[in-house]
Amino acid sequence: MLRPENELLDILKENGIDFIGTLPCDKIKNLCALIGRSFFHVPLAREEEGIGICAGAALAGRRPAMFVQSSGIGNMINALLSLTGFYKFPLALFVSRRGVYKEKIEAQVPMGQRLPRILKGAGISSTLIDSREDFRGIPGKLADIYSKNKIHVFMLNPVLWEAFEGSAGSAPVLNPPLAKDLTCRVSNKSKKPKPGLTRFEILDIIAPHLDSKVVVCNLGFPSKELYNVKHQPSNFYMLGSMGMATPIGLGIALTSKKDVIVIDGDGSILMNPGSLATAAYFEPKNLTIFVVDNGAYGSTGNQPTFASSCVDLELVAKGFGIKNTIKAASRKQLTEAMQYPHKGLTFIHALSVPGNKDVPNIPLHPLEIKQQVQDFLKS
Ligand SMILES: Cc1ncc(C[n+]2csc(CCOP(=O)(O)OP(=O)(O)O)c2C)c(N)n1
Repeated sequence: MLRPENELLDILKENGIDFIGTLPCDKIKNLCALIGRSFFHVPLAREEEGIGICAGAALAGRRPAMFVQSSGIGNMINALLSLTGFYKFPLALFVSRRGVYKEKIEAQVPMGQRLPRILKGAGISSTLIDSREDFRGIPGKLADIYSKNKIHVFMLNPVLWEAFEGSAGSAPVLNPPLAKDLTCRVSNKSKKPKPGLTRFEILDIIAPHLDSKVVVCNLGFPSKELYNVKHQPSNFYMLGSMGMATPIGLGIALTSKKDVIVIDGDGSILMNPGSLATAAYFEPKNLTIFVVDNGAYGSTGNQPTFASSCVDLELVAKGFGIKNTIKAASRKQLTEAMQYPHKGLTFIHALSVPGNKDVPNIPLHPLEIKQQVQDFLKS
């Protein structure tokens, strides 16, 4: 008899899902191990980054899905609402629901039990999948998700997998080993040039190098300033979901041949640094992560971030395994960094002084922003 894991993944395949992000749960470990055989599989460092990566993949025309634990919903709820829901990206979320069936870990209970109410309160539709018979309803929901650009959550009861646990027909499925040598490549040679330019001045200097590239820009003033310095239809302006710029850019880079530049901020990178590891692991040749480090949460009043004291973001990037890293502060250094003959994934650490330019709001509707970038990616 076909294992339920295979049956479920077959349903996804038949319905055109072609991109899956996962953060494993013990209950779905066998299912997670099978995903890489038939799908583009992105193992995640945090569920929230998966929301950004899947949004990027959806921009590039993929049909993304995620497999996570119920606790992971708590790690993604803002991004789910302010990115996926706000821009109307399609997403099928398969959630291993804990805390409701023979649960041995108490800490799983508060989130797992409340999950349906949390989702209802968030305005997200969901379906309980308590038996294999419930699989029959999945194709109809999937069609709805991708035709209407919706989020839908399938709550997978652990009872689904129970019949095959420890039984004769259930040879454990082994997770494929990571294919790369992840030896730390840190070298501590970086000198810290002195910042003197504001973010706006930096954007102005690099603007000619953004031509006809997909630019994913950090929320708040960075996006407003970029719109005023250089608007082009391939600019994806973030209007919320702090910490998601690099994951979105990574998702696009993994699924498109276009060159992608992420303009991120120190506060946002520090909120979701794990996405640098994901980027380093996949090493997309077409991705540049350009971090404007003003040592502050510039858009909310210049409160200092740890990048102003103890953290060197270039070393962080190196530590996560990104090989090509550059520090730049002056006009000359920034121009050289943007002209750097990119051999692959590159991290540019642009040091700036705090300060926002008094620019008007972006007059585009989020769906317009999305459409323009999608059209560019199709061209
Ligand atoms: C989850 C979350 N927490 C806090 C905020 C409020 N917020 C919006 S922009 C921002 C600062 C971002 O700082 P950084 O990435 O360093 O960029 P900068 O504005 O300094 O260029 C903050 C704290 C938010 N939007 N989302």
